[in-house]
This record gives sequence, structure tokens and C-alpha cells, in this order.
Amino acid sequence: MMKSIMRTAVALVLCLSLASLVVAAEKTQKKGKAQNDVQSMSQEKQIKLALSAAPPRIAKHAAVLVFGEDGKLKEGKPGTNGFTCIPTVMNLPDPDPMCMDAAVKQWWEDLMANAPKPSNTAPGIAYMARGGSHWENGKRVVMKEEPGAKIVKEPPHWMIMWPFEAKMSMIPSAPNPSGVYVMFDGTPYAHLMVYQDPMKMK
Ligand SMILES: [Cu+2]
Repeated sequence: MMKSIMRTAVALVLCLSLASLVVAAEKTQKKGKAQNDVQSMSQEKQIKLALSAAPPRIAKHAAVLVFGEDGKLKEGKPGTNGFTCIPTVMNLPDPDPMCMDAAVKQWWEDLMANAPKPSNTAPGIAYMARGGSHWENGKRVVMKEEPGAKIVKEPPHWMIMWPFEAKMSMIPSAPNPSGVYVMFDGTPYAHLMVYQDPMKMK
């Protein structure tokens, strides 16, 4: 009887330590990802990072969404000017916060929900004063990671979210010396990228 109790106890301890090892391993794995680096930032730091995407005159009155412990975005700060800032777009090591108006927020939520097309009914404006990144395959800018695609950095810019077409507008579909291009050309999520530093808009 005593022996079997002991055996059960040993098995229980083994189980528990194994479980804590698994949890520890998962934590280490998560830390390796940039997404979780931003997510593991304090709410205060996430808000500061998010607000650095737009000039102070916009950031001052903008709402902020931050990542909660579950990895989902939640309100970090309410706003009054219709703009919402998030601490990261691509969740890569380089900071890429974005401040967006209501139309882009709708566009962004549709993209995150894998909706076939964005539902905003008016062009939206978004600011990325810290710059950002995109996936590029050959000379093509692609929406997602795919075989052969690499991350290319973007300088500080602002965007107009509206389905412009390179063919109709004659604007190039990839970054070029002019500083303007149609990103995600040929998809419902096409939009105009303008390589101008929002911090210089006074
Ligand atoms: Cu873009």
C-alpha cells in the first residue's frame, strides 16, 4: 500500500515538472518572435510606440490599441480626433507603428479578418512615421510571406487606402525613385504608398 502511494506521488511530481518544462519552453519560443516582444512591452511602452507613428498634433488626440496578454488588441487610450494608433503592423523587430483614420481602421480590420475585400466606402489616411516593412518577391511587392520572398524596409511614409490600380493610374506598382507606388496592386487591398515623412507635415 505504502509503495503504491509512493509510486503515485513520484509519478505526479514527474508529471508536474514535465508540464512546467513544456510551459517554460513555450514561453522561450514566444519570446523569440517580435510580435511577442511588442506584446510583452508594458501598456505604457506600447502606447508610446503607437503614438510615434504620427505627428504630435495628431497623436495627442488619437486613440491607442495595445496588445493584451492574450495577444489581442484592446483599448489602451481613448481618443477624440477619429484616429487610432497601433504599436506594430508587421510584428517584426524593426518598430512599425501606424496611426489610421476610421476608414483605414475598417480596412485594417477587414485585412486582419481575411475578408475578401475591404469594406471602407471612402478613402482612408494612415501614417507610418517610423517606416515599416513589406514582403518582396523579385520586384513584386506581395501581401504575405511566400517562397523566395524577402522583407524589405520602408522609409517613413503615409498612405491612402483606396483600390488604386497601377494600370489605370499609371503609377508604378513597386517602390521607385519618385517615392510613390501602388502597394498590393491588382488586389482589393491595393493602396497608395507615399514616401514622405509625416513628421514634416506641419
Ligand atoms: Cu502599404
